[in-house]
Amino acid sequence: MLAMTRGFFGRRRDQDPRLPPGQYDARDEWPVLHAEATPDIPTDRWTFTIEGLVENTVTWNWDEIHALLRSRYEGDIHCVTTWSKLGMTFDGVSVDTLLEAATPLPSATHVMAVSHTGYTTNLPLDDVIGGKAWVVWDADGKPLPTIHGGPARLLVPHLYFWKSAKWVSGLRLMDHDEQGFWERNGYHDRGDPWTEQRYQGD
Ligand SMILES: Nc1nc2c(c(=O)[nH]1)N[C@H]1C(S)=C(S)[C@@H](COP(=O)(O)O)O[C@H]1N2
Ligand SMILES: [Mo]
Repeated sequence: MLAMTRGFFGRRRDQDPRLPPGQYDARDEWPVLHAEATPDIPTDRWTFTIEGLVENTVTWNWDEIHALLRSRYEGDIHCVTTWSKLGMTFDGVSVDTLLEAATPLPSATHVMAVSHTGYTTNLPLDDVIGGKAWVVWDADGKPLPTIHGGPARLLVPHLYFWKSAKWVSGLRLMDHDEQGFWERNGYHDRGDPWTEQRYQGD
């Protein structure tokens, strides 16, 4: 029993430091998780809109968003159901670039990310600015598969993956926090994997 206990703690100490507490490395597997039916959104009907507390409401179509400055995320993603994937590459555009065009009003403190399917998830504005959030359309060098949110999804990799809305259609800037789909169903309002903000009250 003592030997087993040592072994257990030994493994925990040797765990990859990129893995937040309570997470395991899914390696070659990329689980698929979503609440709604998988939509089929052709790129010629895809749009992304920033609205709410902004100086200008701005909508980009597929060609227009591809004409913006490209930005890449190379790193890890963490799902609240305890899998993480290490060393992924996503290509798209930084949310900073999009917000620059819309210009948030000083009163904006939070955003609601919205999907073409109606899925929503809330985030503090601070969590989507400063190079921490993207709208991405390529994963590991290939077009983002439809089941993973293609043609494009939000990517907020420093928070649990439910904040990364698949089939994203836009961001609505707000002067208060408001719960999205999973947050109303018990998930945490912020979702920091390093402090295990999994559920309301964590
Ligand atoms: N539109 C939409 N986006 C969503 C979800 C969803 O139900 N609908 N689920 C979230 C959750 S809980 C997770 S873990 C990730 C899963 O992304 P993946 O299927 O690409 O692994 O998508 C997030 N984005
Ligand atoms: Mo999730």
